[in-house]
Amino acid sequence: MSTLIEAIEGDITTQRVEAIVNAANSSLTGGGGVDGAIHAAAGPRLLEACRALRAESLPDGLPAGEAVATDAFDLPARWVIHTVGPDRRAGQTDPDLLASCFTRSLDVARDLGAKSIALPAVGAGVFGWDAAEAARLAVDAVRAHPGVEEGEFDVVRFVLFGEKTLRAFVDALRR
Ligand code: AR6
Repeated sequence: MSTLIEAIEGDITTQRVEAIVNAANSSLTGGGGVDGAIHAAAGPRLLEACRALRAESLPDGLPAGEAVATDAFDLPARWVIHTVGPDRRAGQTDPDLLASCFTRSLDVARDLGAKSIALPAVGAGVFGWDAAEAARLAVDAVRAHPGVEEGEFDVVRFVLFGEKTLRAFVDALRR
């Protein structure tokens, strides 16, 4: 079986998939945007789990381009995979770091055995990446992932806010 890669407009917190990806920051203690929405929908146990991860294994926070999983608590999903985009406002402009967010998130999903994964437009909000560039990097990284190439995932779904971002991902998928 091959992996379906698709893009839809919607709210990632309502997705009935096994894992959803969060566009977090390195503190893992929540924020605005999709991070705020995921924490609000998952309930306070998500913040507790993130704090525990920080204390146990990430004393300096999660670096940009990396990913780590927690339970998803009150969300329909089973797991939240937290990744941290490079912050263009802080001078982190390396596209490989943004691509790595998608690669490492799928690495974590594969390790968990998740077959269905929803991802937002990591980096394309507060962190300042152009939606079209973020979409190209995201789609290329997902297509090149071994779990996708080998058809280990059933579906990898980009869940986007707004017509412009949806269009950017649909265009990238058509290339
Ligand atoms: N479902 C899907 N997409 C969403 C949702 C949602 N519920 N809410 C927002 N988006 P951003 P970043 C879109 O800013 O650029 C946070 O404060 C949004 O419209 O959430 O990686 C973190 O704590 C945009 O297209 O993530 C960090 O400090 C995309 O998700 C910082 O923002 C990403 O926007 C991370 O910034």
